[in-house]
Order: sequence, then C-alpha cells, then structure tokens
Amino acid sequence: MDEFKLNINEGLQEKERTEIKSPSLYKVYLLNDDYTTMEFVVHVLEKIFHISPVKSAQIMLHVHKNGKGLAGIFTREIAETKTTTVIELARQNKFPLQCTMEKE
Ligand code: TYC
Repeated sequence: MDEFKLNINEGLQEKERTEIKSPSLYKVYLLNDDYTTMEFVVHVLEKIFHISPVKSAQIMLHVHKNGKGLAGIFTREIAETKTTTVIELARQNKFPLQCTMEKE
C-alpha cells in the first residue's frame, strides 16, 4: 500500500497529492454461551468464515474455554455482514450465539 501511495503521487506538488487511506479493519469475535451446540459453531466458522474443519474446531474450543474467540478480520462492511449473518443463522436455528465486531 505504501509503495502504491508513493507511485500515484510521484512528481506532484504537495497540494496536488491525493491522500490515500487504507480502510480500517474490524475484528469479528464469537462469544461463548451454554446452549449453542459445538457442532453449530463449527458449521458457522466453516460456512461463513471459510475456515477449515480442523481450525474451526480449534477456534470453537478456544471460545468454549475462554469465552471469546477471533473468527476473522475484515473491512467494516464485510465485518458487519458476517456479524449479521452469524446472528440471523443462529436465531433461525434457535441458538443464542452472539457475534461482535471491534475496530482494530
Ligand atoms: N459452550 C457451548 C457448549 O458447551 C459451545 C459453544 C462454543 C457455544 C462456542 C458458543 O461461541 C460458542 N455447547
């Protein structure tokens, strides 16, 4: 990104330079609860976050033991969509699973 910023402003006067900002990133977390099944959480990690079955099981167990775990890091709109999709899918399946996002 830094190299790109240098290139597009190459040869321009300070007042002519374009300000280029990298998008802010957001961490998406799954939270533990006593009712959502382990199988459903693994399914969510595989299908919504495109994480392998082995890694999904590891993340699910981390959340189960520690209360919270990172599912992924995304730009704002993608993080919002993933968070909403997790909660909708959980409610359709009558699970209280919670998903939150935090600015990095
Ligand atoms: N604690 C749940 C159980 O014992 C499993 C679980 C894991 C639930 C991770 C939510 O984000 C979660 N069935």
